[in-house]
Amino acid sequence: MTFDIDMIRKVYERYPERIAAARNAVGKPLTLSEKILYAHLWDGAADQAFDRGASYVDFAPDRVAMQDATAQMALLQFMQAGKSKVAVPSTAHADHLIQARIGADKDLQDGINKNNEVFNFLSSVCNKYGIGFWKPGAGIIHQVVLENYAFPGGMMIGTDSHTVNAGGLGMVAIGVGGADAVDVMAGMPWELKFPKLIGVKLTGRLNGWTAPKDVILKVAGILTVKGGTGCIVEYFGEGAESLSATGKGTICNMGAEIGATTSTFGYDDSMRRYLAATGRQDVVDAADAVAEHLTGDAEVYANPEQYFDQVIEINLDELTPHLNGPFTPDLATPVAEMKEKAAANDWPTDIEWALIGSCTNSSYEDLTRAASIVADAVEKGIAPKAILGINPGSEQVRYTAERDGLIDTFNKLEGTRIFTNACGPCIGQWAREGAEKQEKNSIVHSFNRNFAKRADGNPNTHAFVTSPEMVAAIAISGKLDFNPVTDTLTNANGEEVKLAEPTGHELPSAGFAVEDNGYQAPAEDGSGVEVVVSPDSQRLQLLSPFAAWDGANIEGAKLLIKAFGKCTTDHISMAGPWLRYRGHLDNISNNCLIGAVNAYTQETNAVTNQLDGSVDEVPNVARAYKAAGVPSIVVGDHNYGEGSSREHAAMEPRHLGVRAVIVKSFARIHETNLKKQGMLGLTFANEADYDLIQVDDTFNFIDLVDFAPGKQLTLEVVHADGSTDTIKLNHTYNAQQIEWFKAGSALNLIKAQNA
Ligand code: MIC
Ligand code: SF4
Repeated sequence: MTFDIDMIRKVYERYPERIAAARNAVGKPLTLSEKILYAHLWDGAADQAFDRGASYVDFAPDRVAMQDATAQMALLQFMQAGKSKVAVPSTAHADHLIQARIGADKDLQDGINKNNEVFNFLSSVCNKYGIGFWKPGAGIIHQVVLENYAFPGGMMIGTDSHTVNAGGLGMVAIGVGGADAVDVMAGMPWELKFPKLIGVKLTGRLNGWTAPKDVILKVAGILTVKGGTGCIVEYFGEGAESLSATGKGTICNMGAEIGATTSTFGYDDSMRRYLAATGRQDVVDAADAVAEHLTGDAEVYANPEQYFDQVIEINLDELTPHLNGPFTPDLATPVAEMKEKAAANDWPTDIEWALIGSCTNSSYEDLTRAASIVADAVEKGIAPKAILGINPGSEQVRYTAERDGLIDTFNKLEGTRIFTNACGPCIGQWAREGAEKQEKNSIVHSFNRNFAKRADGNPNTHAFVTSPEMVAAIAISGKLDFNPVTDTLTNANGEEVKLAEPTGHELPSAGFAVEDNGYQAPAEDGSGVEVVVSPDSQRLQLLSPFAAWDGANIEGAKLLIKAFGKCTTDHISMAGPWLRYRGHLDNISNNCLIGAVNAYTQETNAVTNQLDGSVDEVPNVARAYKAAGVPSIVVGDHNYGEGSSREHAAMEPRHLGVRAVIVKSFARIHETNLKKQGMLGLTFANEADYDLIQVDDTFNFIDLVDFAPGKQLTLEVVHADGSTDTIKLNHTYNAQQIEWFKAGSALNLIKAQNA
């Protein structure tokens, strides 16, 4: 039976009334995104229309998902909230902490041995507070959520930016920081600025080598890494309906890479098929009863320009395979143009590793399409030039793939490695041999992110994102610029052969199967369960509350770092080896901003300590300021905090005494995370003021005492020669968020309310 089917039925029961109210309030035909948002208002049926991109609105999400690397901090915070059980169905998934090295069985056991303390902690907290726990090896959070929990028209939040994957089943699923998850698990409203809407009309049908991944690679090229900020992307049209549900999931998943709040698709037959195949005919039956409300209105899709803030049209008949990268997921290159572009940019074209997996592309369909390429190469006697590594998305996918002979097919290709059902190389959990030599090289993968150092820690690895079928073709050819449509390969008999176009199965013809899916249900009554955190632990640390604001202007602040260019959450709080400290705030703070580029020297992890003029690592300088009682600030460029939902990127600077982060613009989740942790997240009213900031400046907030919604703040910048500049800073804090700042953090407020 479907998990939480009663909750799902209740959501659908209230749909007709909520949609009627929304129609009344908005006064025109509705997009799917609006329907889902208005059906999930905290205050019940809508009595007013909200301003897209402006109104802050309280929502009541149906469920919460967390993964091991963020759940630790989320649950450490939840433990402080004073509740005995979570208020909405919630799950935690052990997927980020397992390293890919030799192969699934050995790696999983090593992962469990190394992370035992954390897994035990998560398992016992989940047991205590009524949270479902998916054990190590069960699969990647978003694949498991799609297979078990996502439902059309539902709303969920998750402590991972790729929570948006559930849009493949027609949800509004949004990535958040742990503190947001705590709100919802504690039974409080969840606040979001009402998003703007981007409509993407898909016409035609995918064919040949083109895959769902190419839709989002193309969209990323058009919108860039910040083009989706503050927006929901809604896909529609005959092309949308022709895609499988997991293919839709791929597209929604990578919507995180354009900064979109989420992406979604209307309820259709592909979703019915997927729900039925994953044992959820009951959801289909319930959804069918309100099917008209689970997609956008016909008028909207007929005249999208009138209803969306921006409309993009893509003809799938004409779309061709793409490779995006290196170092940023929006640098889109059609495969056919890669020869020229790689040569012009001096990108290495020899490929040693090609990886399939991640929450983006690890479905059964993905594996069948990649396997068809591998089978064809084996049959034609072509030996692979690179190693193919595969992380299946879930135990259910892996088990079914094994039963159906797909794993055997992959293993026929020399050197292929099947890794654990986990994130693995996608999050730097990859013991790649030789990476420490930092040689310039290229890899291709079917993941979503390709920021510097992300997969193997080597800053000189050029990672390119592409579809699983292209990854397989490139593994076989060993060339980044291989175009399977036009290029031939030499087989063992010296013949020139071409790879056949990929073929696959949307769903397993014999149905999905699994022996042990890795799920652990929580105790009915968890009050007796004890959660133990050893005070000597290097991995876990109970949290102590951040100090409340003292009511005075922040004065005499020093610059910790002025970050230059791209500064993602990977730059602010690196993953890979640091994932081990995700439950220990003080230890993980030693990675604070170590990847950010110092604007004055172009170096990383070397900044000047203004107290003694020495140059030291960023965390050390921050700790020195903190010890001396000197507040500090961080300055950054555009889209600061792009990428992950990890709130460590906000909590670490907070813990180290940084009071304000002042940038040209923020990525949504990171901005909220800063607010939740009681920090000042501000933007330059005049972008050019970024250039005014000198390394040895001192900063005084003039009017923080009058901090109010919609009112600029004033910063006095005192230069070393005594001259000053007074600049204006914008902010998006509403009254409630200002209270978080005053209380020291949002959690401090919840605690006070529950006391
Ligand atoms: C990622 O893909 O960067 C992660 C790891 O899944 C993160 C969450 C994290 O930092 O733990 C994300 O995308 O939110
Ligand atoms: Fe895991 Fe990678 Fe997906 Fe993040 S993007 S959840 S690290 S597989």
